[in-house]
Amino acid sequence: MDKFYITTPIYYVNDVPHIGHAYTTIACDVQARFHRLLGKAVFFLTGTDEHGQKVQKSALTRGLSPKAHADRLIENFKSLWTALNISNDAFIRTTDKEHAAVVQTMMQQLKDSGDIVRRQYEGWYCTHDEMFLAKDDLKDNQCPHCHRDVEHIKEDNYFFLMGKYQDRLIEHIESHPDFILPRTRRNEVLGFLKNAELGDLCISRPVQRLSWGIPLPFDQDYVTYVWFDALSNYYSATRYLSPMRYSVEWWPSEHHVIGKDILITHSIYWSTMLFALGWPLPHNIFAHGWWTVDGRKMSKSIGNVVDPLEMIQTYGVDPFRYFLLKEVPFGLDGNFSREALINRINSELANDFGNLANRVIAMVFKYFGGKVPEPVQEETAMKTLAEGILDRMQDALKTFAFHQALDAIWELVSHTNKYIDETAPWRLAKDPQHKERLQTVMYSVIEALRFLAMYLHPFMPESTQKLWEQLGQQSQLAEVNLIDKAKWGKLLPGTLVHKGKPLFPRIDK
Ligand code: ME8
Ligand code: MG
Repeated sequence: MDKFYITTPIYYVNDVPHIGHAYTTIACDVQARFHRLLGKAVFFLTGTDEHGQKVQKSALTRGLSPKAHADRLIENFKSLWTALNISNDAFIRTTDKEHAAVVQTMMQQLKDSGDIVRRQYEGWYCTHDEMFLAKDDLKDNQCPHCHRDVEHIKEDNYFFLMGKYQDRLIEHIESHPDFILPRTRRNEVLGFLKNAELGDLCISRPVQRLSWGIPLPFDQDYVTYVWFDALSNYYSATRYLSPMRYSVEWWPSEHHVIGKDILITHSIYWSTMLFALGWPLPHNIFAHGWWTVDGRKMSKSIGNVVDPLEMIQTYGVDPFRYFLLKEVPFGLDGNFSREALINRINSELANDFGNLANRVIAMVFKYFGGKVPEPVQEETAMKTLAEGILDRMQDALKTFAFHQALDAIWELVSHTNKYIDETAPWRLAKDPQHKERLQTVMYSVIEALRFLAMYLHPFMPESTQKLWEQLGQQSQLAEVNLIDKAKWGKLLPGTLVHKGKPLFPRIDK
């Protein structure tokens, strides 16, 4: 069976979800929904990263166990995904006992093969970032990331010898041009790998310093947490959370979608771990760009963190989804502003698309009593455009070019608007001689709306389902097969259409 496995990062459970998290998750959702419409078996995974010092600390200050604390926090993510209409098939938590068991098996295998070794570490450590730092990393004797004081420590730890796989990774990236996308990010990783020697990766913490992690199977005095634990989720989920797991081998994934902030961990740590385990690498890691807000970095102290729930309440879930994927080519950095959002809602959604739907349905009532008329001719230009968009969407989405997919779909929106202006159904309706022409014109524009509902469904699941029902379709749009249904003429004459509320109300500035 043709399968499609796509993942988001697992977000730190103590983060308050904002548009950055929403962005990655919506992008994966569009891909998952699109591939379901293509008839593929889809596994769309998201979840939370729950171990580590920060969670342990903030649980302690609340008088809770870390697990109880995390149990509360995951609701922030789960409820946001529901509000955003995210169609994930599973939600993984690194505190799931099944996940821990898989991680332990992986670690034992790497210990047995000599890829994990114990040795003494002496150097600096930043408690806030939970990171070991070399002398050269320090800035004014402080952590270069958070600018806090660092501790000097000397302790035994377990290390993953990832340096062994450096050459093999370079070769893999060079022979698989789509492994890391966009191209600029691929070149960055290659540059990094060719210019620096990969060190060994410390994967453990002594229990007395950090207990909130997964115990090492070969040494009870240590736990592993964060990267080794977190990256493994992409594999462990296929062992206990995936749909049809007894008949489909989901690993390796088609796409790991991440922000550019965590590209090194994904492309280097995870790939070398997989080499050492002897398992296949994911087909693609896509690192998208960074959102700023009104030109500034999002931060709690500036107070400009955009709350996706507020966006949904104010502007609607579909306009927000649409905006994030239309505004910036996926891969590049973007800037969020309410003004840009409102402009797109008013001009593209309310005016171009929403009005089109309203106008067409109103005319079907006016001229044909709400019944889809029988066409007399086939409008070949419109048919060719409408059917051809499916291939164009597939091509665009292969490289996550959501804006290009939307541009292709918008050609049909514009074409149909122009067609209505040129054929002027209101004039045809005045003359009984033009009755047949009017039937063809009206059939064609309703049929075009049917294509638009299908193509836009992955981007705007809720509004397109409404439109689908207005077009007299009884099925769930999410269950439609595009390969069958994106054929001109599938709309049955005689179908009763329904009037509804405007799909995208205009927003007053
Ligand atoms: O890094 N713009 O989790 P995290 C765009 N737990 N995307 C953004 C963003 C922004 N301003 N801010 C956040 C972690 N993101 C680890 C991951 S995976 C095995 C472990 C998104 O909660 C983007 O996808 O810090 C980024 O990679 C992710 O949130 C980081 O989430
Ligand atoms: Mg982060």
